[in-house]
Amino acid sequence: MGSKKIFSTACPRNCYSTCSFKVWTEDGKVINIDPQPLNLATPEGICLKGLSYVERVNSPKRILHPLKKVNNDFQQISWDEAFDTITEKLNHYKKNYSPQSVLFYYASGMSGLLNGVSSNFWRMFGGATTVYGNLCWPAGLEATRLTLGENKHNVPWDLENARLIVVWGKNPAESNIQQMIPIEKAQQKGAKLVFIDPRRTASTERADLLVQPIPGTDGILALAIAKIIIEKGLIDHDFIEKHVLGFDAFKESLIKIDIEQASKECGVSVPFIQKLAYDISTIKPMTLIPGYGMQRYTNGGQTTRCLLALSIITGNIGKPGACWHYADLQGDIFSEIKEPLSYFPPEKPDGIFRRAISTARLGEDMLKLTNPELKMAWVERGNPVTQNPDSNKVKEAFRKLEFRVVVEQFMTDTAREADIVLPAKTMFEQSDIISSYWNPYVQLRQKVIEPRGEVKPETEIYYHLAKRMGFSDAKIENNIPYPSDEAIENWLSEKLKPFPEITLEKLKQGPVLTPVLQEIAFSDYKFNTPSGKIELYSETANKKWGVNPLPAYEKAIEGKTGKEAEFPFNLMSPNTKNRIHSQFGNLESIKAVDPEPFATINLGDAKAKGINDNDFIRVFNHRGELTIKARIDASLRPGNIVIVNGYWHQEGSCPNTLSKGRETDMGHGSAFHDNMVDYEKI
Ligand SMILES: Nc1nc2c(c(=O)[nH]1)N[C@H]1C(S)=C(S)[C@@H](COP(=O)(O)OP(=O)(O)OC[C@H]3O[C@@H](n4cnc5c(=O)[nH]c(N)nc54)[C@H](O)[C@@H]3O)O[C@H]1N2
Ligand SMILES: Nc1nc2c(c(=O)[nH]1)N[C@H]1C(S)=C(S)[C@@H](COP(=O)(O)OP(=O)(O)OC[C@H]3O[C@@H](n4cnc5c(=O)[nH]c(N)nc54)[C@H](O)[C@@H]3O)O[C@H]1N2
Ligand SMILES: [Mo]
Repeated sequence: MGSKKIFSTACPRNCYSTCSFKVWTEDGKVINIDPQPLNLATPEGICLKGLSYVERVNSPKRILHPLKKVNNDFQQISWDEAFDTITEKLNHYKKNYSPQSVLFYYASGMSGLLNGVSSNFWRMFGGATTVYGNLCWPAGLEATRLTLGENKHNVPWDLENARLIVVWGKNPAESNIQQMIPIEKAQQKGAKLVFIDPRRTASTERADLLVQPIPGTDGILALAIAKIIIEKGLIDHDFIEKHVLGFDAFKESLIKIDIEQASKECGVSVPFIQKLAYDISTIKPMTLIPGYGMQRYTNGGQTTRCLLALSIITGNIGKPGACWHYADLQGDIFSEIKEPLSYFPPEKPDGIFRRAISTARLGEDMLKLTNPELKMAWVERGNPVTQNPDSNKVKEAFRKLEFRVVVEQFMTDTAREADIVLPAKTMFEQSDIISSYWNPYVQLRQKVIEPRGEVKPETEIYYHLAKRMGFSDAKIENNIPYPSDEAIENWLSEKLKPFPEITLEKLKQGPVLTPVLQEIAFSDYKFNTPSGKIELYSETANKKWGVNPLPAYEKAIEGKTGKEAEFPFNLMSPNTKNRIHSQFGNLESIKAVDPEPFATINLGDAKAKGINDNDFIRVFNHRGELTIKARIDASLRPGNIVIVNGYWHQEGSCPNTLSKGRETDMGHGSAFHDNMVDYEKI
């Protein structure tokens, strides 16, 4: 019998919760996962995905060796052969077409500071083509930054002090399960809970009120609410006077809003709009929790600013229980996301040319590139064939390349497109420091086992590649940590030096609160905007993104009332409980509870089309089609269909077959839900 060991670590998935865990190992294997109560935001309740890590890391389906494609099948090769082939290709493309003929694509598969080493390699290579923008949340981030100056919110446990909680386009019971803990505590203390979502979800089951707008129209709903609040004089005069720029102009802009018309546009009846206005202006303190769902439209940034206006005019910012709860980047002490440079086409800050294309339009932009054309792609920590919009275009673009390398744990849809697949580490196989966008901790994702098989972390892959490429030893030493545990720890310790409160030793014991923590965000009423005030009126918004400087409603381009609405049903593709995007669905422990893909359709819509529960339907638009089982739900707003994102093409039902590569109005996000389709029984 080997001896059991327990380590403290943290989940590095792109998920609000970023739970702290205790991991048990025995004989160099992960055998059990437990909660880590030291994290006040995630003291209990690890999700099924977290528990399934035991299976994930030990899975027989994992890629454990380098592979090369031969006649559409994959064969194991040695690392030597893999490095030789890749080095030869890199040199060839660099010499004949320039470094920008190589695409370096990464996404959100694994968080950690060491990810920066990958960019170091590509900089040493002489640059590359990269992507700007992000699939996830930038429209809302940018809207918040323009208005409040930065992205932060009260600590998660402060939520229990709210008397009114409005959750708008978020489904925390699935996407942030630990948030349900303070929500429940607040409810026990008498708080009212309101949800605004076209769907009835696991979260809305707990609600006192559920309002179901037409997707993409939340902006007009919020403006109608604001108009009523202002007309009734239920605003916080003192707060507005002291801290807000542009209130008069905002008030003026609402004159043209007709409540009846607004009601028709958003599909919410006038009495409900009045009820929301009454609750939002009279029950204090209010925390408004905007999710990332409703900002994934072409009007997503402006929609977010319309919602934020409600928190501002009622003075619900900077107090216990009063908060705009979008994203908290206070734990992100190492990155530039607060000033989101990475979301813009890079402007040669170091003199090395990185050409950048849009993440949202990945397929289209890859195909369009000339001078040089793309010849090769390197993909790590992402699954673009499944997760980026317009899969058919993305696939076409990858197939047009001459050579593709994908670093992956499993044979995903993207890995299948590769010429060489390199085996990727899991969270247990290399230490790294991570933060969260919801809980305010800095955490160590701790190495607890040796990598399985021949797996190498990216830092090690790049180290060896850099050697073979003939980069100088000094250059390599400055840019890539030597492949040993000790060198990695030294590298991380170096990063921690500016923060004496946090040491690697401390992080090994458990999560550490961020040293810059403001428990009640903006309680000092300092706003990092050009005027130093909350900017309801933002000239920067207008200059940078060409939008109205005031929060204003623009129709979503393809959404139900939009000008490109050629098909009758709005397809929403939100996140789901038992997957993190395209991860986890391939595990037996997940399949046991979530065995097959399905589309949710409304009962009345189904009847009109003669569709019964469990019938197969064909869902289509002019971008693509898929076949999937229908589940009928009387509570879904009519005119909508839901297919959660994350299903693999290998499963036959990836919703991005149908979505268009379109950017949001600000932040270069992806407007996934701005997506009209039709469906029929087959
Ligand atoms: N279990 C699980 N947790 C996750 C993730 C995961 O994949 N699985 N992913 C993580 C990541 S990266 C993200 S970005 C977050 C996202 O998590 P959330 O912020 O919860 O976002 P979504 O799940 O995309 O959408 C939330 C809700 O928005 C609703 N919605 C869609 N369109 C509209 C609209 O126009 N108006 C309104 N009012 N509501 C609308 C959807 O019906 C859905 O219920 O979750 C994180 N947590
Ligand atoms: N239709 C639709 N599509 C969506 C969304 C939507 O709402 N609707 N949501 C979007 C959002 S919010 C997000 S955040 C994106 C997420 O899209 P991606 O960022 O592409 O994330 P994942 O699907 O989680 O895929 C990450 C991959 O990284 C791999 N991986 C994990 N750890 C490592 C590692 O250490 N090294 C390497 N090399 N690989 C690793 C995993 O095995 C997995 O295959 O999806 C977006 N796609
Ligand atoms: Mo995301």
